[in-house]
Amino acid sequence: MSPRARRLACAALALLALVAADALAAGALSVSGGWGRPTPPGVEVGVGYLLIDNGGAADRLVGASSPRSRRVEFHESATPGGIARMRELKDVPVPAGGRVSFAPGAWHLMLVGLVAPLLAGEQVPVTLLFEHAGPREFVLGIGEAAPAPRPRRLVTLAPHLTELVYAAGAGERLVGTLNTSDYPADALRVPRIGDVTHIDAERLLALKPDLVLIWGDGSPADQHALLKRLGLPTLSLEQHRLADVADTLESLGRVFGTEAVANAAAGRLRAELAALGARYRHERKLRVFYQVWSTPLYTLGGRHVASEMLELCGAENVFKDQDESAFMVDGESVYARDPDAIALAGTAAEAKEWRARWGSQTPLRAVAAGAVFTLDPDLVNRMGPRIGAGTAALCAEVAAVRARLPVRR
Ligand SMILES: [Cu+2]
Repeated sequence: MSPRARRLACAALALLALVAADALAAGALSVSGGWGRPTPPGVEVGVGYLLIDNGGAADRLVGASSPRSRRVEFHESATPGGIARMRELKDVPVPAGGRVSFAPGAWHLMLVGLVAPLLAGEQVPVTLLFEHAGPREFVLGIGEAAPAPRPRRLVTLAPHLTELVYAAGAGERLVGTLNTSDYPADALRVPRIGDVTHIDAERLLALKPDLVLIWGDGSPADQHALLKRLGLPTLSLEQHRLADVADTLESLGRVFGTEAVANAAAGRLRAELAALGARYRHERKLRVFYQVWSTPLYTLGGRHVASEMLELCGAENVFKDQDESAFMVDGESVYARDPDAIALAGTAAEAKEWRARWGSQTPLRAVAAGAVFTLDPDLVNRMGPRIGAGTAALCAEVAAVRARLPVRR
């Protein structure tokens, strides 16, 4: 290796090491719960409180700054002999695996030389400098009291809830989930506590969750009962219409304090769905049989979100007049309703079997015309952030059938 090549290789390695160290530190140390009281006009100092959670090695807080004041100091309050005093600290140790709390009556940040008074409702940016972890930015929410603590150890009891937590910007707080949580890829590394039929209560408790997310009308009753018995803080979520998914993302953002990420994800989903609606609104309506199981034959009714998705694609569920959400039908009634197309919402293996079954019978018009298509059940059945992609896939299949189908008389 030439000296020049060696120097380059060294530089590249050093850079990689830096990037790796930074990524590790970012996961290990977090600042949350920043707040401070409003200041009266003319007062030149303000106070800030916060929490530092250090999941990594011992560190030290060595500096702080804010665009709102000339400087930011670390202070300690004490009341020797009943007289309140404060003294400045040069730095603050942050022990390994520990929490450092800046709170009224104890440590606090002192914003010295305020540029302008701190007003209720404001978000004041502050940067903390750690000896090892480097700079961390956060905000002080100005108000009369500390904000409610954000949940930091989450457990989800359904795969779509896992997807929602990631999309809302709190995926790194997941400490447990079910075996079926397989998206996004990071979710595969989250510890498992069981499946839909059995949850390991011991393991769930050992994870010390401060919030368990359960599927209101989808999780089995015994899971609801288990959470109640264990006394764990629970958030029950239900989504029935497409619009509910984006709304849920936004409310999760408020719960987690990750509004920026969650609101952006909600906005993307709404735009995705609105674009599909606009594109297919004036297309020729196709009548679709939406199959979710074969033996017995199962479909979905007018109140199920699948009917709304079909509607958005310029199609119509042939069983939309049925009130039940999911129900069994006999083959005869499918023949009687004579759909233009059949949508199979099943895995590749399931769909292959379902197709074969239709193929072995007196052909339906849709089957004879080859208007049978498969939908990825993870995209169309989960009321999560990928429901937009699922609806887009459904619309594309419907459009392909429409393009080939002769106009009916
Ligand atoms: Cu002070």
